Amino acid sequence: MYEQVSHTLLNDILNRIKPEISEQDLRHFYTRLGANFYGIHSLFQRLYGDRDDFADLAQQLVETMAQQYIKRPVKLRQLDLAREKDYNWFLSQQWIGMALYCKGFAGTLSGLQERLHYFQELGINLVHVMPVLRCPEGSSDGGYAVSDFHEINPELGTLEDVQLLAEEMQKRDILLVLDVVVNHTSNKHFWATRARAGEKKYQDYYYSFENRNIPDMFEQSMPEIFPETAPGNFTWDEEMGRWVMTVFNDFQWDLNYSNPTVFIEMLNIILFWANQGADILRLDAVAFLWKKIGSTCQNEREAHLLLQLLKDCCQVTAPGVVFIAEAIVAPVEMVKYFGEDAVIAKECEIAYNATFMALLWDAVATKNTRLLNQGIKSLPVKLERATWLNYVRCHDDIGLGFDDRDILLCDYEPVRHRKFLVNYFTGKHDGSHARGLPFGQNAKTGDTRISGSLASLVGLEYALETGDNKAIGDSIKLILLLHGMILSFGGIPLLYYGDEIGTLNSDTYRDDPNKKGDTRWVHRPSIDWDKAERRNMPGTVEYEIFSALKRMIAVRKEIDVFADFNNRDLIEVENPYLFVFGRYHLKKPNEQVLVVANFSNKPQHLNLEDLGSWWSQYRPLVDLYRGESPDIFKNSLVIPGFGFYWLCER
Ligand code: OTU
Repeated sequence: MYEQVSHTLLNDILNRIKPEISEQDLRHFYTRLGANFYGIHSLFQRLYGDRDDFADLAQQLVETMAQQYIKRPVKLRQLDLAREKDYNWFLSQQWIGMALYCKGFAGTLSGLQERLHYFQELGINLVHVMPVLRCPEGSSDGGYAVSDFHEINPELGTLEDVQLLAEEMQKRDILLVLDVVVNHTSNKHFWATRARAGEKKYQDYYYSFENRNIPDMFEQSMPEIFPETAPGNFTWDEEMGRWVMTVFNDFQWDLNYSNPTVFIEMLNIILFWANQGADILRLDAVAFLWKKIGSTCQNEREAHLLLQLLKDCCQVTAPGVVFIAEAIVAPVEMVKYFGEDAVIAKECEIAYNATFMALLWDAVATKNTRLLNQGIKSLPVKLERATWLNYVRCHDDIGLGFDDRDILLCDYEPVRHRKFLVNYFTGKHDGSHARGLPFGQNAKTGDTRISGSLASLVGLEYALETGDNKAIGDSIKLILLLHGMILSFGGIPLLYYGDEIGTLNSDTYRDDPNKKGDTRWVHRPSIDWDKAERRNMPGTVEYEIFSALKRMIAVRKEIDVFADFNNRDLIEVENPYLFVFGRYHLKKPNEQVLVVANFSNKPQHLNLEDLGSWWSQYRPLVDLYRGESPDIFKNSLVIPGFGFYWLCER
């Protein structure tokens, strides 16, 4: 868009630009800058326009983008051009992800590089390596408390190891996902150290206060994220003699984005990591970026403007890189992180589908699909060219963040229903064999979340202990059913490391004083590679899960309609144990796949009439995953207990 005010500013900036920038051939950079500058200017103006130094700040912003463009390796610039052409590249059904801790998966970064064949064996071609940056010894929230945004944790390796890993992954067509922890730094970051030493410049990078007046006002409306280990949202820093805002742990200091210097610093860091070869950047805790007294300090309008600005700037320097929004918030809030508009107010291309994850767990506990169907019916339609990250488990807890209205529509009482779910997954409910642990219990609000590995939550730990073969079989079926859902729903499926071989809870974190208060460590395993070898031995649990997932992944990659173009219809059927949806092709009406899942442990019937136009009596159905026709009895499709189908007409 051509608009005079922003164009004049752009001309001024380009006239004043440093010679080391103006001497370079930056053709593509300038084309993109011109295209995005109207947006960049208006967002930057809305956020920081009332400052006297606005023009200088705008100059710095553009120079930051230009300098990182100059540093962008030629290979990555070529990739940018290729992805500009193939702009829907990230919507393809070809991508299958896995998230892991480098240490727990492979010890070190070079160890991880040696294990790349494992991903290829399973069919994984997108790997999220959780934070590998320098962090405090002792408590570091699994790396989410960063002490240096440019240096690698020496336990894991060096920056060169990351570059080598990225190169090797690129050769093998595996995408690299890295985190940028944008909301906070560790209290050992040099910005924090300088703030503590009394430097006003760095104190302004954070939110700090000399007394409790303002903190107390904030506390009136701010919830607590880690109520057990880090109650309250402020921490007294003895050395600085001030209260610091620490929404997460007391060693994680929240960054102050009302300071434009913080924005430019963090943009610079994002572009730095784009230049190290990350294909996708996961922006941690984005809902929290803007703090306002009287609000929950989550999902604020300005948090969205910041993300739009980050996106517009990143598109100029590194347009091949896409963002994942990690915003574990209410369903209506979640979709807003894609942006308001697919072109002029874009935010993150990918977002965690925490709603679908929690709803799947509801179906596991209730063994019916009432809330799952209701929740998906209410899930707002997302923007074009935006896609979900669909997952069953991740390194965090399971929050029961459903919409209360949906719970009520299913004739459950919200407080009681959530209590039932917590009791179910912690094994307190009669007949439950789940082995989860409570996380984030909040005495004031009654809220509780759940920790535990997938296998332990679906009863595999119990089943193996008791040697109950039927129960072992059921747990495996549930693991496969849940993966069958994230692989077909629409979006990028993200597996969690260890789940592909049925890894159980691990208690060793209790011996570590820095971890024992945080039950999430129960499901952050160190992979036992000897045990993982059993994936090649038929008859073992590891084999049953691994080989089935491998097949499912291979089949998914062949099904075009599984690419995500908002091409899914939820199909409401009478049977309350079934979850049924159809995936269709926007241009080829004959290409469609019907997904039918049974969350009860007993066989269920699906009346074919319920399927309407999704079924025609003249063409037999075949299950693409098994390559067989499903059983039909008296005009009903029969689905075995915990079974699922990916059906197409043959
Ligand atoms: C994220 O988590 C990370 O995934 C966690 O591992 C970190 O502890 C946390 O940020 C702090 O860096 O911010 O938007 O229920 O879901 O803490 C959601 C807790 C987050 C997590 C929440 C989450």
